[in-house]
This record gives sequence, structure tokens and C-alpha cells, in this order.
Amino acid sequence: MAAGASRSPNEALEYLNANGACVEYDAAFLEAGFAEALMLHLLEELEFDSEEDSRMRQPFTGRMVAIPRRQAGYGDPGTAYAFSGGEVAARPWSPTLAEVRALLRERIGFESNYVLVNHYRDGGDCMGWHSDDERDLGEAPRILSLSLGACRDFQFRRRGEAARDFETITLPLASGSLLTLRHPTNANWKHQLPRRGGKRPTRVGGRLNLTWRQIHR
Ligand SMILES: O=C(O)CCC(=O)C(=O)O
Repeated sequence: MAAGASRSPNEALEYLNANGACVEYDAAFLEAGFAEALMLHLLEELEFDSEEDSRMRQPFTGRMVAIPRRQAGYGDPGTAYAFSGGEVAARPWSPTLAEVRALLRERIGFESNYVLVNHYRDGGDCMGWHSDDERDLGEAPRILSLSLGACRDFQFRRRGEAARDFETITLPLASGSLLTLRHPTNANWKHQLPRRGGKRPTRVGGRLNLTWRQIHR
């Protein structure tokens, strides 16, 4: 495929899975109307960390800076997710998050003890390149990412020196979709959620992303 040409979601998954990733994507895990209602309900129910408590270490300068989104962790007592110089301690499960956790257990047998919630208020909110490869996630992490609200691009870039030999892959994540990243995806690939519209962000609706994890402590 020519450089810059975009792949369909199926082609994107095939490319990733042929090149050191193990990724599944269910575009309609939740019905669209239900996903929209769930997002509005969670925005009413959940509390987010303050800007001061959500600072992360900037990769090149090492400075602790505010993140361009809102975030919160929910989970079993004592769980926390530490990354990029910050730590997101779990609040006790909210009633609705406990129901979604039970749904994931029933429908796909995934037992999560922690969920990281990210709220992208508009197209200017984003998350930079990173891999979810922290020690607390164990040797072979499986991460389930549930998206609600505005459809946003999710991108993959190969890690390390090999990056120049691989394409950057874009997968738009629809409302109600479930993306599963299994080992060795995070060992070989980074991912990001770029700003919408580059330096001049386009106006898009809000989006909630819930990444369900198993934290080992
Ligand atoms: O919002 C998203 O889809 C990206 C979330 C993500 O990359 C993460 O939680 O590590």
C-alpha cells in the first residue's frame, strides 16, 4: 500500500496482527443509542481528578504538566495505575461501572479490577504516544477499551528502531465499540489518540473512554 493511503478498519487490523500485535475490534459491542445514554449517565455519576492531581511527566523535558483531558480511576480497594510519573488511585466502583464490569465478565469472560476513565471534552483533548507496558499490568496484559460518544481516531506506531519500516495505522473508534489489546501488542507498538484537526482542533462532541485492566500489585 502506498505511503499515506489509509486502510479500512479490517485492513488495519490485518496489518497490525501480521506485524507483532494482537488486536480485536468489535465496532458495535454496545448498541449506539445505549452507548450514548451510558456516556451521559456516567458523566453525571462519575467524579474526575482535579487538574493538579492529573499531572504527567512530559517525555523530553521531564516537567510535570497538566494533561489535555479529564481522568479518573475506579476499581477494587487499594488498586492504582501508575504511568508517566503520575498515579491514578482507584475510587470505589460506581454503581454503573460495576454493572459494565459485570457485563464484560458475562459477555467475554474478562475479569477487571480497575478501569481508567478518560473524558475528551472536545477535539482539542487528546492522549500522546505511549505503550501500556507498566509492570503493574503483568507480563502479558490484556486491555479492553470501551468507547462512548464522538468517534475519534486511534493510531498505532511501531516501537523502537523498527518504526521506520512500518506504517502508522489509524483505526477510528466508534461509539459503543470495544477494542481489545492483547500481548504482545504493547511490547511492539505504541498508540495515541491525536487531537482532532491538528493545531486548530475541530469541534467534535465529547467522548468517554474506559480502559478495563487487571492490575497486579
Ligand atoms: O481514549 C483512548 O481511546 C485511548 C486510551 C489509552 O490509550 C489508554 O488509556 O492507555
